[in-house]
Amino acid sequence: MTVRLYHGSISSCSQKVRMALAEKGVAFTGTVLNLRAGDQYDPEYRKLNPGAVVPTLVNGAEVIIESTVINEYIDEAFSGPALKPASPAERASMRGWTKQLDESLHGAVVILSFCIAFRNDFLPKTAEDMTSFYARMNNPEKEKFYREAIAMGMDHAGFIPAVHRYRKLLQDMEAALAGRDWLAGRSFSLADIGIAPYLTRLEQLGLAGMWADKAHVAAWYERARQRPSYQTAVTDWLVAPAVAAMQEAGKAAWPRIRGILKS
Ligand SMILES: N[C@@H](CCC(=O)N[C@@H](CS)C(=O)NCC(=O)O)C(=O)O
Repeated sequence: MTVRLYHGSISSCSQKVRMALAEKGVAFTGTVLNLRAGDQYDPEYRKLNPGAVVPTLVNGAEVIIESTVINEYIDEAFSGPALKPASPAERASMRGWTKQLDESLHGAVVILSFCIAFRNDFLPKTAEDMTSFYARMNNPEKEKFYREAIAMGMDHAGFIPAVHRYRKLLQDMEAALAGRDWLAGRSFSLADIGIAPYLTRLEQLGLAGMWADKAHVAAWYERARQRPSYQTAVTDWLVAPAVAAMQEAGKAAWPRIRGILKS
């Protein structure tokens, strides 16, 4: 049966799913969507993923969306090492981390990435280009966010709360990782796979200083990065100019973020 993944090269949710596939040793055929060009708004793609986002996993006749759900599916549908801890308590802990991603961390990373860096890709576009982009997007709430983030950058109302959300995550991680190697307990799990790409994005934005005083987080991130699946799923897909643009934009953001962290 062919496994097909619709994904984005540097998208955090795609990195997360590619990492789960790599850990399980599942080969897949990929369709890479150019998110900045709006490939995700294609009506044919929306039939698979009505929210017009990546990733989407298609396994034979089964279409699975939502990266957290996809990763649980991957763990259950394919053989290979278990990515969910064996004990109910550790499994609950794992879901505590992945739930946070869906409820608030993903939103926070979108705000930080967009307000610091991604808006720069849209600033040179003409009003006509943006009108046709928003027409294809066909999502008033998302359009409002794009308009505000492009216009306001780091002055966007959601920026400071997004930094505070990450500060809380890093504090929680530091506490959880004191005395254990992985977020949900003794074994590497979907919690680590889920969170690692979200630190990668901060790093790409030049914000690794956010965990400079957190030795357990730093050691955990290094352990996660050393896994062959991180190389296959994250490093091998990096697009050098996009990362360079994030790093350049992040230089201006770091002093501001450092100030917010102290507030
Ligand atoms: N909750 C969804 C979020 C998916 C999502 O927002 N994906 C981003 C990339 S990480 C995307 O497709 N962005 C393009 C857009 O919003 O237009 C999931 O976990 O799969």
